[in-house]
Amino acid sequence: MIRSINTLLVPIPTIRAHKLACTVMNEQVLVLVHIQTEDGYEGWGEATTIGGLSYAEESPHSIKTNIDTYFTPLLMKEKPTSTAKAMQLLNTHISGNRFAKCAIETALLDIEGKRLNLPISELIGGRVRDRIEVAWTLASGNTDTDIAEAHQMIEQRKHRIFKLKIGSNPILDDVAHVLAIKQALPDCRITVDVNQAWTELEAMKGINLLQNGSVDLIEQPVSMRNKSALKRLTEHFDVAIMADEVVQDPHNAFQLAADHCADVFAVKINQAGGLKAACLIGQMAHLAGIELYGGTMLEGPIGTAASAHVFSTYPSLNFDTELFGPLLLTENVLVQPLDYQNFGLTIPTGAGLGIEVDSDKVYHYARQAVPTLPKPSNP
Ligand code: MUC
Ligand code: MG
Repeated sequence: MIRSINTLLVPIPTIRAHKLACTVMNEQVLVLVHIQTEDGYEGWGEATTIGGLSYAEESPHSIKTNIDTYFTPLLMKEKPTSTAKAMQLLNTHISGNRFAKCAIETALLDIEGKRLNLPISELIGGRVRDRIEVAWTLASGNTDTDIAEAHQMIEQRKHRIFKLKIGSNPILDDVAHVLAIKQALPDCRITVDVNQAWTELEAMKGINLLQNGSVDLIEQPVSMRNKSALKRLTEHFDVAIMADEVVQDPHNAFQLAADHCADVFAVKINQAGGLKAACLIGQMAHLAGIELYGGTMLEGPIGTAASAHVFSTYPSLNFDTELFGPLLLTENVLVQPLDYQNFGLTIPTGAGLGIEVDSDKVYHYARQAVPTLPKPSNP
């Protein structure tokens, strides 16, 4: 039985400015959920988003308010006896709020895994891989800085797939930036993320130039509202087109898959509304012949570990992942950091998430940000 649910906002500076079409990030506000049970278990989940309200329609503060005001009283009153029943309850009484639902489900699965002594991957279908390759996003805003950063990543054997954030400059400037990087790194997979910034006409022009320059993957070039444009671009170009922001809950992913609106789905556990929902999206995409890519909302290590458990179960993961969120942060909130080596991340094998959260550190940072935060009864 759940004894307490604490939602913590934990702001952490990034290692450098991270420039997207919709915002420039200098810090990431981790949204962490800490659940404790009557019989002494604890679980952690994460509902982090990007750039306040600039990326998605839920902000760190709205997520915390909604969990504290609606999710917690409902769960404390109804006392669901399993993760599945808790999620059924939340999905029946609370519409939307997919990020918050994901964090609650993650924390409950963390507890369930600890209780059963099984990693989450084994509770949600079973892992078929123990490590995943991890791309890095070059987003300093400067071509030479990005090239130097990429060389450093390759030398350190951290990353050899690079994603470039474009869409905030004139198309020809963005294309010149991407092609300069592709030429400097001819052996690396180079992908671009437009974060919805182009019209369909701009996308026709931009993608044509990028395809001619041997760019490997184009992510969410047009608005998530314009699914038919995404489908037309997918049909028109040979280069793979990936859906990201538009891939939301399983219902909407089903329609996108049935209509084959993209060649690849970027799946994000928060956007999906939880780990099991993200597994379902992966299975549907696979059945529909759509390739899979493990996406991130630039979460810290809790959401990243949860995502890694999900992606470990995918039947295929041909476009790999971008689970680099913790590496963009100046602080680690785990006792032992996640294991990034040889261009990839090893999926934790311990019970639940398989990680140990440094709760003193997390509560300390959260208190600095929100001084009135109540103390947990037994962290
Ligand atoms: C996005 O749109 O994919 C993922 C990596 C990154 O740099 O930004 C995020 C969001
Ligand atoms: Mg994206």
